Amino acid sequence: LPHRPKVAVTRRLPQAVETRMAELFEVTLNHEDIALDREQLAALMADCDVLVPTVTDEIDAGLIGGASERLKLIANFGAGIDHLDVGAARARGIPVTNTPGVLTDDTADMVMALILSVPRRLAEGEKLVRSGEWRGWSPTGMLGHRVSGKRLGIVGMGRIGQAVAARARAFGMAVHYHNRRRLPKAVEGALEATWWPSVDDLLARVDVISLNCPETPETHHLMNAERLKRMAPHAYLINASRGTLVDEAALVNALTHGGIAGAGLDVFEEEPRIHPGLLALPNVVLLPHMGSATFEGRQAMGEKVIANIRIWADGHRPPDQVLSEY
Ligand code: 8YV
Repeated sequence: LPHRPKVAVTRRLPQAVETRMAELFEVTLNHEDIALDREQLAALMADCDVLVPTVTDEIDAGLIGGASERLKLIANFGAGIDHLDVGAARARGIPVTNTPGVLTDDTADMVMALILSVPRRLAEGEKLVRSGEWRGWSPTGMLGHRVSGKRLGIVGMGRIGQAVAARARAFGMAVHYHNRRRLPKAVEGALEATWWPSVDDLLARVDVISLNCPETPETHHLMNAERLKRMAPHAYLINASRGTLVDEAALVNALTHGGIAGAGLDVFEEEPRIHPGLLALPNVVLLPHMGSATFEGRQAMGEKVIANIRIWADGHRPPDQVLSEY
């Protein structure tokens, strides 16, 4: 194993993280900080021991297969690994690590912010004030729906789902969830969460749905036209996980024709492209994939990447090695 591994980082990271990396490793940076194209990624992967990609890098089997013998570790800067072909990496004996845990609270905070923003019409109110057209308070002005006393349905009860559940309980919501595996009774009890055996069971019963599962072949377009139809017309959809979980064309259709009441989206099918239908709707809040975007979180993510590389370079199993493609 290299004493001072050559580490290729695909995007610019917080300054303190880059500085620490440069102390420990031989670092190659992408100074432009624009997402690299496939050719540029291939060139980078031809000449490094460790690749540090982010969510904007599609590292598929072709790229992994074509990487140099030198590439020995993929240390992802981020929790989600749907953009990496973990199976292809495993076939070549390349471990993949991610950064779980350090962005849980920030992402759950953003989900809660969306849960509050959409029914209470935060974006519309903000727009009204900035437009200069607000004529003052009125008993019937800017009415929205309360979230306390309502039912939240969480799809995917991992770290982030559970952190959302705790927040939602504090806001007086009843928590329902679907997860492939039911949580242990003690955890379920502490969260006061009710399990449903399928997404369909859950959808019909709740006022707000939050998607908190990873993107996998099973969850791709989880929210398709049929599932959206199972939601109540007064219900809201919140997504701060991966945009590909939602069939955006079907969502625009449901939002436009009263199928559901509104949506809060931090992620999109083809980022940074936003479906034009979404842009035209008043009942949606659209954010630029900023769920984990805090100074503290990005620093902690960088520290986790560094820890994984160091422990691997010392000949040990990196702590955040991803063991399967989910
Ligand atoms: C990051 C995320 O923005 O961790 C994830 O899965 O989506 C975000 O926290 C991104 O992953 C950075 O690569």
